[in-house]
Amino acid sequence: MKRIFGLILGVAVAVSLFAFAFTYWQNYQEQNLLLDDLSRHSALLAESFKEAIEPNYSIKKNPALDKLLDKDAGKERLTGLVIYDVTGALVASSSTISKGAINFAAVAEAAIKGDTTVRQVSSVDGDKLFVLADPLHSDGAVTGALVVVQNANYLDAVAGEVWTTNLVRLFVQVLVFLIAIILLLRWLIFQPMKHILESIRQIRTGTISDELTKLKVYGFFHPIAVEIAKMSESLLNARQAASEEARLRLEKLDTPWTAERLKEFIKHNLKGRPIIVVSNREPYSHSKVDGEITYSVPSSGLVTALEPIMEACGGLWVAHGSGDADKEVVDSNDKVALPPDEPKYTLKRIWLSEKEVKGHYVGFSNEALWPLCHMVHTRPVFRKNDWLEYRKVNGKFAQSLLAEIKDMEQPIILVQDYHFALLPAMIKKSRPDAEVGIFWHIPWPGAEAFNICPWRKAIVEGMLGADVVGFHTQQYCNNFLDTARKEIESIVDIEQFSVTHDGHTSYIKPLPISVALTNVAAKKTQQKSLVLQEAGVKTKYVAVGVDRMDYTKGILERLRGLEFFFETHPSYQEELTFVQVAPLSRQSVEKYRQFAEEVRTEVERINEKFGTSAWTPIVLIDRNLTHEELDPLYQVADVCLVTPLNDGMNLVAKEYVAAQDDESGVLVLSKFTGAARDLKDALIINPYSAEETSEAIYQALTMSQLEQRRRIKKMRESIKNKNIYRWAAELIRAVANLGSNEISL
Ligand code: GDG
Repeated sequence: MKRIFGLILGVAVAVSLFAFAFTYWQNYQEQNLLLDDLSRHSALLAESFKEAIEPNYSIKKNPALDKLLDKDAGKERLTGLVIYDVTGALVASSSTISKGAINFAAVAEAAIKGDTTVRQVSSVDGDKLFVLADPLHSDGAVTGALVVVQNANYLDAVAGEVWTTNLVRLFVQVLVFLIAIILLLRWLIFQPMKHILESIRQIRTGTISDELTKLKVYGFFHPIAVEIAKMSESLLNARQAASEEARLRLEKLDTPWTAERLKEFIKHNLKGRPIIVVSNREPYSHSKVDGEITYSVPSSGLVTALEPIMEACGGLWVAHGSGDADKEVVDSNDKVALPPDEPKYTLKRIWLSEKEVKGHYVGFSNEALWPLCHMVHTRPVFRKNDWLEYRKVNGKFAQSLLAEIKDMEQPIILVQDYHFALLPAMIKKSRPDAEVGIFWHIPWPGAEAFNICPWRKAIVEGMLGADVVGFHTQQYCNNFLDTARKEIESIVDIEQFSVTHDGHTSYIKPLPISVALTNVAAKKTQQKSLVLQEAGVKTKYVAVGVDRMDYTKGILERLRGLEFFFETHPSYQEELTFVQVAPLSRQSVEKYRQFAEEVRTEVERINEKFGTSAWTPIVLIDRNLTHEELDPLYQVADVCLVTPLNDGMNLVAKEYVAAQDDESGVLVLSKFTGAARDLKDALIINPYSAEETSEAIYQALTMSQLEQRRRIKKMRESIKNKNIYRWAAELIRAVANLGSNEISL
């Protein structure tokens, strides 16, 4: 664009320069013509006066001569006449020429001396004068000179007029030229280009309309437009075929779920009813780096799971706007279209004050509920103020959500996680027609353990506002049912797995979450990890761990398992590197800061104990990696260690398996994860036992390729069948209470 404007400006400057030169030349010509004219007229005047003077007057002072010179003076342009004698002395002059101003002696002398007519343009008292001196004769001898003085001011006026006319014309011409160029560019280039780009974008994103196949672009873009129209038509056909196939698959139980199938499922079953997801963590957060706004995807299992669903189905996602540049990219309703490069759904950001974040997120969510539900020997801290903020923030989200669904009929609201236990009841109270589900991404402890929470009753009641309460495993469902039975007045139906409280029934469902592996091979093996190259890892074997830096993930226990492994299997020293990716998480919580420090110290200690100049046994990466960096790392890793002390599901385990499209690699998995129920072909261990961890590492490194393939294949099959799209379909089907005659799973 800049270049185009530069070009237009250049052309305008060149046209102006040319017009200036032309005007100068035109003016020069015009002035010469006018001067010639003036000169001729002066010569005629001089001639007629000479005819009267020469035969009748001698050139000396004589009042009659003065009178004669006054005859035509002051008429038209004639300022006056002056007569000098042969010595150059003034003899007579018109009264229109003031005596003081008479200074034409030099011109007169030149005419007398040369016996010829002399012309001159001079300035007197700010007036431009044309002066013509003609010699006077008597008997063939020069007797003096007659000077004719004409006013030549009009020459300047004419010149000014020429410049003004030409400059105005130039300005109008340049303006017309610029407007014409801009309009031409707009009509011939920008608009067709914009149209073509929009078409290509729509073709790419699948939001193409039939109209587009009749792409109306003429001119020199026409051939391109024709090709794009053809391409879009065949893509449209291909999409329709895929969509039809997906629709047919809805009825088959044994074919895997895809984004396309989920879309069809929603289209056929919900018939335009809106889906709204609510979570604390936002899927993209915007921040400023060196003055530029950038975005990142937070390391969060919830985001990993829900993003592909929102991408497939569109809809609204409501979350806390926590990035430092989040406010700069939202519209007046605090909304932003996502993903940033290819928008498919809308995120509404809710702003929370520091006090609210401290009480709701840091305090009650992460210092009370998180340890309470995980039971990994970190004591929950229950503060009354945190609880009050937690309730307030749930209320704030409820208000915003109710405003959003004001004009929606029977919206489906999918509340996510332990940050919003009170939200389902708050929504249902105002909008009983809304169908609400809450999915609890973390474990639910036994009723005895939950009993220590001072606000347990309010939490359970809040959750039971939902029509469906989902957990990853049957065990967590059982625990929740026990808790409900114990804590509140309710009717528990073990057969239906439901709780009826206050006249409302909630169904408690095990819905194990997963990743997006479909039956199509996910991606080509990349066999190269830049992360490993950057870290200088050169050993024969690589083991990897990927976790948020969280004390529930068993990172310290894993490190002790590795230490024990290097001690008991010294032949693997300098042969195996363990890469722990642990992006810092929840650093506003004291326990998490302490934990990160402990992990760093432990890594240093073990590296000092075994490391050599050529080998660092453990590489700790505590920055947030992108999935483009993570995937190759998963692919090249011979072993993946997933050893949480307790984990609702754990998606890293499933991501590792999904990434092994060459069907090699071994997963070591803690038995205290939800994933251990789905991935039975992993090497299942008790993470608290360094011996078991060490033994599993050894078993993994010595496992035959055949055995690795057998296990990975079975686990990939399980993920393929129960992928994230199926999870979403099951959750939506349960929440929307779809009848059996509807197209279902
Ligand atoms: C909760 C429950 C449940 C990790 N490092 C980076 C990164 N990650 C991604 C992983 C994975 C996700 O974060 C972590 O998911 P997990 O499931 O392992 O754990 P939580 O965050 O604790 O999730 C858990 C989950 O919710 C879903 O219900 O499974 O039990 O605790 O996807 O790949 N992502 C990026 N950079 C990293 O450095 N971008």
